Amino acid sequence: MSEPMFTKAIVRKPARSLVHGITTHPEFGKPDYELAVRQHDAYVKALERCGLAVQVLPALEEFPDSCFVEDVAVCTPRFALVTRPGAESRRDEITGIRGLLAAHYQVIEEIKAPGTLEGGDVMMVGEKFYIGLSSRTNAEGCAQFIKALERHGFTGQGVRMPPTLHLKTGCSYMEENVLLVDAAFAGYPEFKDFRHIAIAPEETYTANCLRINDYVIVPAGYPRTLAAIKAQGMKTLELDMSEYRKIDGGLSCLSLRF
Ligand code: CIR
Repeated sequence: MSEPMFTKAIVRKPARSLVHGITTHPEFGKPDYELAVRQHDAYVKALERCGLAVQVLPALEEFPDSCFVEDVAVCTPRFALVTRPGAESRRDEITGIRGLLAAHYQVIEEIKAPGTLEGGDVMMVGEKFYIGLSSRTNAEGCAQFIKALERHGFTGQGVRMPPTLHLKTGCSYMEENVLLVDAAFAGYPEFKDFRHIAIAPEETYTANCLRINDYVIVPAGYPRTLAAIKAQGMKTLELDMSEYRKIDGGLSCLSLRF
């Protein structure tokens, strides 16, 4: 890619309270904080390798899931949006986010009650945004976001959800019309015009990969997805995500990119 898609990222350091993060997989065990910190450091280095200037926010101990900064905002090329997380325990993570985004954006929109929306449910495909109607993002939040998108010349479309946490837990856009798709999204008519990379059932965690400029970042330890992405001629970087996976966190969740 000649023009970079993204030049900046915002991340938040994991808190020690991360061990109490929300999870649908208690059988994976609790995250190891020290290892999570090392994995986070490697994540920041990978973003820098992709060409991004990374702003690292301090940990917020009172919010176990606050390192998943993707959920509190959406950064589009023309405006930023402060979300209203659907998870009650995460709602106040947005404190201070508007001020933070104001350093980068002139226009900042927001989701208002009773709307809820989490950034993990938002998938940007050029000028079109797909929005997962998940347990975290309700119809009202989706409608408010679509109105904001339309005010700025974009379009948006709600997507009904399987019992998956966020839209991007189950599918991720890799640019070049390539979509990673978990089996749960395979037959979706709204995605029929993409070239699909079908995620193998034993590698469902890799439906969340991250395309940044010339690279695709892939969770380490999943050879089938890695090979399928390489077969597209895309350059890859691998990162160990073991501690974040334990609390349902993927690669995209750990940053805002713009
Ligand atoms: C949560 O349940 O909110 C966190 N444990 C995981 C958030 C993952 N975020 C994302 O997919 N964007």
